[in-house]
Amino acid sequence: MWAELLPVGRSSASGGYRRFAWTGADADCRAWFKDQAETRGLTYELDRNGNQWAWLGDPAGQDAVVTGSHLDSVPDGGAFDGPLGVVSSFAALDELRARGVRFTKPVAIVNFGDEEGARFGLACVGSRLAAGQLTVEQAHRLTDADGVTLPQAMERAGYDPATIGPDPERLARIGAFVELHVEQGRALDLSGDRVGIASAIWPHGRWRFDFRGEANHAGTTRLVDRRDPMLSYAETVLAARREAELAGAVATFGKISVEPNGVNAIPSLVRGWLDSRAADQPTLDTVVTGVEKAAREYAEAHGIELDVVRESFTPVVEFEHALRDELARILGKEADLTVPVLGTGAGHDAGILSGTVPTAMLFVRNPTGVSHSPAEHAAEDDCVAGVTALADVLEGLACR
Ligand code: HGY
Ligand code: MN
Ligand code: MN
Repeated sequence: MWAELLPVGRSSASGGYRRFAWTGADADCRAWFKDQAETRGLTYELDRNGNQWAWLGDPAGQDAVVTGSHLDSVPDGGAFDGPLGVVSSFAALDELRARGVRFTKPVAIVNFGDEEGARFGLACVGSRLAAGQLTVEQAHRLTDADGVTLPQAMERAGYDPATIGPDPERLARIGAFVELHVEQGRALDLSGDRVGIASAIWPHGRWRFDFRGEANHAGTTRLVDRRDPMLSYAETVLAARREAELAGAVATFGKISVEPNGVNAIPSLVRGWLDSRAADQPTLDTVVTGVEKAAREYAEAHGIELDVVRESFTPVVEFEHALRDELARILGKEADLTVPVLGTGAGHDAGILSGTVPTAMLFVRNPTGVSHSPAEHAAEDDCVAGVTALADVLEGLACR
C-alpha cells in the first residue's frame, strides 16, 4: 500500500507532496482508497461532504468503530502526515482478519477530505462540514489562489457540491473514532516509545493580515516618500516571534502574497497569514492581540492601512478521558506496555469530531519530529508497531 501511494502527487523538484483538495493528485489518492476498499470486499461510500468510507459490517448500523485519517497534504508535505493513518487502518483490518476475530460492531475506515486546507485556506473542511462547524454558506465562499471556489473545484472533480452540509445522522452512528497519526514532535523519540496516545490538541487558528500601501518605482521613489507595506509586514513577523517567545506559544507567518510582486516595484499590498497556537486559549489570545497591536502601530508609522481577519479557529480539544483510558488499558494489556499520553500543537479531524463523537488518537514515533516537510519520517518497525496497536484497539472496541 505504501509503495503504491508514494509516487502520487510527489514533486520531483522538492521530493515533497502536493496533494491538494479536489486536484488530480487528490483524485488519484481517492481512487487508491476506493480500490483498497473494494479489494477487501468492504462497502465503499462517498458521503455528502466528499469524505470516503470503507465499511466492514452494516454502514447503517449503530455504535460503529471508525478509524482513518486523511490523504491530502500541505505544499511539499511529507509522506506520513495523513497517509500513515489511512494505510495503517487498512493494515490493522487485515491483521484482525488474520487473527480471525469476530466483530460485534460495524467497523469503518475513513479518508477525510481537505484536512490540511492547503488549497482553500481552511483546515479540516470535510470533517468540519460533517460536524456542522462550517456552514454551507461559509464553504461556498472558500476560494483558492486562482479564484476557483470550493463548489467549483468539487464540480470539476466530478463531485456534486449541492449535497454538502451537516451530517448528524452519520456521526450519531459512530460509537468511537480513533485516528492514528505520525507524531509531529519528538516526545516519543525522547521517551523511547514507539506509540503514544493523544491527550489534547492546542487551540489554534489562522489570521490574515492585509497591509495596504502605495505601489511606486523602486528606483525613483525617495525613501521618505514611500508607503511600503513590506516594512510593516516585516516588523510584524518579528513581533509575532517576540510575542510567542514571551508567552511560551508558537506563531508563524508561513505564507505571503505580494502585489504587484515585481522586483522593481514597491508593493501596494502585502498579505501575510499568521498561524498561532498555544496550550490554552488565554495565552493564544494574548499572543494574537499582541501581534495585532504591534502590527497596527507599525502600519500607522508607515502610512499603511491594515485589515486583520480571523480565517479559522479551533478551540482546545481535550480528548475524552474514558476512551483514552480504554485505549491505555487495551494497549497495556495486549502489549504489556505503558503508553505515554501526549498533547500536540497540530490540528486533526479527530479534534473536529471530538465535540460530537467519542474520539481518540494514537501517535507513531517520528525520530526527528519534522513534519509538513519532505523530511518527515517514521521507521518501518515503528509503523508496524502502530498497526499492531491500532489492531489491538479496534479489536478491544469492536469485538467485545
Ligand atoms: O495544521 C495542522 O495542524 C494540521 O496538520 N492540519
Ligand atoms: Mn498536517
Ligand atoms: Mn494530519
